[in-house]
Amino acid sequence: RADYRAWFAYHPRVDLETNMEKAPTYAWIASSDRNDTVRAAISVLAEGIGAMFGETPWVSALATDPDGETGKRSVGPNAADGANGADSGILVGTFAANERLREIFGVEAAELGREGFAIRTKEGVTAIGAHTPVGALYGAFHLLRLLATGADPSGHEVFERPANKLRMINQWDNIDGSIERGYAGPSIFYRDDAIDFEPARIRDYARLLASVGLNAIAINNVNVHRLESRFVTEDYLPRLAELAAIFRVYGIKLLLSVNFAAPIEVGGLPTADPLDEAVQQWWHERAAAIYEAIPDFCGFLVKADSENRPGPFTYGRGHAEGANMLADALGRHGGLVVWRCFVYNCKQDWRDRKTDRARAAYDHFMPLDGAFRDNVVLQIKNGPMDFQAREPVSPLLGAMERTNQVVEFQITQEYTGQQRHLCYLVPQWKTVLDFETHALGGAAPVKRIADGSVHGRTLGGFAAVSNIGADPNWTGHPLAQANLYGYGRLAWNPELSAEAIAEEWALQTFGANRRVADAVVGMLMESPDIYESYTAPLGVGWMVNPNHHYGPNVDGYEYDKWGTYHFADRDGVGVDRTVRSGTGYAGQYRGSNANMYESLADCPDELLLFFHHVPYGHRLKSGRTVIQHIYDTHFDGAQRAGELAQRWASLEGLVAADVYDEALARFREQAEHAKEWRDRINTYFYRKSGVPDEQGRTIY
Ligand code: BDP
Repeated sequence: RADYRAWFAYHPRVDLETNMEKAPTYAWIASSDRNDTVRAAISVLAEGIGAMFGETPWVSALATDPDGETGKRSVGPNAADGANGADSGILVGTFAANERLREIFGVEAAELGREGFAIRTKEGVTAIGAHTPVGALYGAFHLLRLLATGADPSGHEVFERPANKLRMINQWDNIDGSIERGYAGPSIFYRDDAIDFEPARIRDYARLLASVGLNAIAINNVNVHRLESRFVTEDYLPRLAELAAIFRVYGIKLLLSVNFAAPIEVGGLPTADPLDEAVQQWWHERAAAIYEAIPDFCGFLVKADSENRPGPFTYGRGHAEGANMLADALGRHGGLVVWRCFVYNCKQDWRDRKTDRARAAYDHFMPLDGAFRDNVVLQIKNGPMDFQAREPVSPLLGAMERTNQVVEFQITQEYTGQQRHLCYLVPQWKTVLDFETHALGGAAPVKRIADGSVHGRTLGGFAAVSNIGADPNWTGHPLAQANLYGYGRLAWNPELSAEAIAEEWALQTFGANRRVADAVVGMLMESPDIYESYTAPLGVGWMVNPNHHYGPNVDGYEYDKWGTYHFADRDGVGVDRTVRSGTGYAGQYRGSNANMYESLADCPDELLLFFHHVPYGHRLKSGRTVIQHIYDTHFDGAQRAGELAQRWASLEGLVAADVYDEALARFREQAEHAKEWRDRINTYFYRKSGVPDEQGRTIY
């Protein structure tokens, strides 16, 4: 299937006949490195170039043969001025192993850091140089990306290094083979209560992740139950080590989600108190065993004291004590603790209007600033609630000055259409990353908080919940692949625009047909606004069915303990989160952000109901009343959802038939489902408010 290959589709270059000589620009690939990662770089280059240019480059034996002669000669340069002198080719690898790469890049190489790379065309050689094998691999993928998006093959000059140190993906996969919030089939890692995988599939996933620069993977669900709690034992470590070995080739390190109560549940101790010596000792032993099996193990991911998961609170201890205890166990091996800030009271009472789930992360963690070990990094969800289509940016991001932090996104579309609706999430993530936090009073957008530069932290980055499963096309909706691709690209370089990423993805996936690329980019770029238009209005969120979270249910969570309310009544709607009269959440922001959200006049329309409870007749900045805005956007959103299906249908014959059919079926479902959303939301607000639609459209 075409879509299994995802963005490695490698269509023949359309300019081949017109612009290029018969002699291929890339006749050979060579390297003096002999390691699996550089070998992987060579093999992706050979495959991609072969497919795009119609002729597979000759690969030097030294580069492929693990037992080949050691370092006597540098094959690339010799090839270039030796037997293959007439042809040009690619020299790829590390500076340490390839003298010619050192000559080509000279002192400029110093700037590249551990994972960066440079590409330069010189005297017929396309040189891809890096300090590490994985840097060379990233360079190889980058060259392929350039070629697949139409770059001139005859000359390259690129210097790249990742903005973020940690570029993580979180699998929410369970050992029974299910995936929490997975919408693309069962797990590729587990089946029937066992670690069970096809190495080739894992390798292909690793390739996808590495091709966009991701470098760490938490391999099991953050909700760690039963058998998964035992992953830290010898029962499971050998299999996990096999997984780690596959990912290692692609520069990706393994993390495990751990159960804070494992000392009790697995170790048979009477307590999991982080200050108890036997507990500490138990984790030290587990860490030693893990590093024995997986020497480059990245660390633990921990969800503690949240949504009924165990944590230090049981013992009267705090998050810092819990995280530091694990950090001490891992630290001597160079490991990290990634501690999640998604912590709130899920047993709230809607009658108590003072509690506010949105406040929770900040209230819990802000007082702990500076209390965490250097090898602890806090993982903070992008918004204060839970991955809604529209939320403000978490006020915790940037607030802590002496604590490592990563921003957490959700690629899997739990609240954004579950990969049955099209919702390109990169624009949302860009909004978050560009948000000015006013930390330290200066220019401090979230992207500079995450990369650590604002507060001078060396550890930081991105995490995101994966959207893949065992479906042949990885993501269910074929176009949902763009979200995985886009996440990785942003983690590498948050300056890329959502549109540029969409275009890169479309050209690589569907080939250089401008008509297809333009149509797909247009659909992707409009999709988040379309989705938002027919779902919960003006930032209020949560009007979904409880538990599975698909489809409209306006009061589904309204009287629920999880703290997710809209407070609609006959007079108005929205959550008063002001300091003046509400929950005080707006006061968690810094400087002008706090004033902006506090003020009814200044609060941006799209977040109005997140911060304020207003009458239905309240006028938005757009000039429309809130109630008319709800009606208009829902009619409009449902209509545009219907048009998506038609726009896709216009590409029939231009994209692979199976991909076309798969996506069309989903666009049709989205169109129908958007009408259901429209009708439920509009009817609800019409009945609550009694205000008719100005345009007299039918509301049931
Ligand atoms: C919510 C999901 C839930 C996760 C939780 C989390 O509904 O399944 O366990 O987030 O992030 O979005 O821990």
